Amino acid sequence: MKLLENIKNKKHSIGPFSKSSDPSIIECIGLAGFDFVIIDLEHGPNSIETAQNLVRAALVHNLTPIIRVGENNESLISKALDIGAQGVQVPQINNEKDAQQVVDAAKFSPLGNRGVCRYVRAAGFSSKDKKEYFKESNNNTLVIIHIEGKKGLENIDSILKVEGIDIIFIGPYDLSQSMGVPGETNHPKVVDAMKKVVKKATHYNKVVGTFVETPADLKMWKDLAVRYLSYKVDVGIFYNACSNIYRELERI
Ligand code: 3PY
Ligand code: MG
Repeated sequence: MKLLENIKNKKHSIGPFSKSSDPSIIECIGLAGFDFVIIDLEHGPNSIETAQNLVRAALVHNLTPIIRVGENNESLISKALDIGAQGVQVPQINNEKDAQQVVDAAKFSPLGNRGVCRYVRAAGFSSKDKKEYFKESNNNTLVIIHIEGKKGLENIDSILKVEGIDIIFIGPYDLSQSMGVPGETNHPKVVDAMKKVVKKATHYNKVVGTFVETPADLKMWKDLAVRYLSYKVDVGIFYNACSNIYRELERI
């Protein structure tokens, strides 16, 4: 699992969000060399059934499939992991209780209280050894939480103390909205708040992630030791490619 290996080796990882419903797009992302893909079930049209095939497509090319669920909900988190996502990403975490709820839903006992079913893809539809499945799943499942609101910022210290969270993901868009400058992800007060989270999370030994849309921003956050770098969205990348090609062809 590429992302987990990189984290263990203190290396950064880069991957886009995906809102496409076609497994071929996920394969292209993997073939291009990205480390992970965030299959988005918060925004965009995809359902859990579609996501299962997108997860399969990612694994064909050693691309780590992460699922962003729609909300902090036990059933959504366990379904995402049951279909074989190697990590779950949960939006709008505002306090310690929210963060603990994510860990409880994502990890089996003794780390949490994830609902148990072996007849799912993650457990090889019951072909995996019972004990091994629980152990392997607890060791290898990445738990990623979004800090993307004023409340999350206020409670950052207690959130960071929750055990079992692997990555703190700062959502610049929702954060900009909650700070009164919607969409201005490069506004100094947003960037300042983000930098404070990076500093605190690094102090608590957590990996930090964020979403960027330009190589320059990726470099800025990478230089600040942000190691889970989510770069753009597949449909946006495709739109840019189409629009550049069309502009070039039109000039002929
Ligand atoms: C945000 O920016 O709010 C996200 O969730 C990721 O783009
Ligand atoms: Mg968000």
